[in-house]
Amino acid sequence: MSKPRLISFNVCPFVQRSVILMQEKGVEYDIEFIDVYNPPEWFLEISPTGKVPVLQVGDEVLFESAVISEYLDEVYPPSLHPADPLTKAKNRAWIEYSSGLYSGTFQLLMAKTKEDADKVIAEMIKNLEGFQKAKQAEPWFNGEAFSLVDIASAPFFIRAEFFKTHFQVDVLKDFPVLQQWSALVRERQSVKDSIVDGFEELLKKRMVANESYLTQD
Ligand SMILES: N[C@@H](CCC(=O)N[C@@H](CS)C(=O)NCC(=O)O)C(=O)O
Repeated sequence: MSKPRLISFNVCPFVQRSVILMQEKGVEYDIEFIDVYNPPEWFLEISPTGKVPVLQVGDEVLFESAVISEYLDEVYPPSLHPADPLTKAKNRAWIEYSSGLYSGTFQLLMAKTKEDADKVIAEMIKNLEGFQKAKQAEPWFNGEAFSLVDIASAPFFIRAEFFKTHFQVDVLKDFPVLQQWSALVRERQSVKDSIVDGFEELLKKRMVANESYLTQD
């Protein structure tokens, strides 16, 4: 099997999902970082959407993080999906749901006014109610087995912690179940290994350059 090559952008949560999964499975892979907002020509030629992650497998190109996860999960066993079709389908739905949380984290990074930031925070909190209700098992989303839902959500928990630590914005404040899950996920070695060097400074630099509300004096 040819060694996959992941095209990445240093602070992208969707790429982080692929990295965590490959770390979990001990997959050997190459990684190439680009500035996705100022992409090289070769990337635009291979990427149908202009977005990362892109996974190159031989001459083939995969895009969309959830699809990349499904592919990697299938070709590098054992699967991190539950075997039961109904549980698996529900997991896929929660992975899709978790993808929606990233527009909130991005909008909060980029919000230029208090009004905009407050609106995004309120929306994120509203979205998290359903997630807390769905997290019935312990320690992971499905119980004992660490799964693709835990992986898909990990970059969100990292970003929620970033907002809490640096800007005293705690979107998980009213969600003890999610707080517990977040702490556990963030302690996982594959998750720690997926964070690029200087991650928090890179995020802050983007916020300052954007004159984001949270970094204003
Ligand atoms: N639904 C996509 C979202 C990927 C995505 O939005 N990636 C961002 C970086 S985190 C990107 O490439 N943005 C560049 C652009 O929108 O032009 C996935 O799950 O892979």
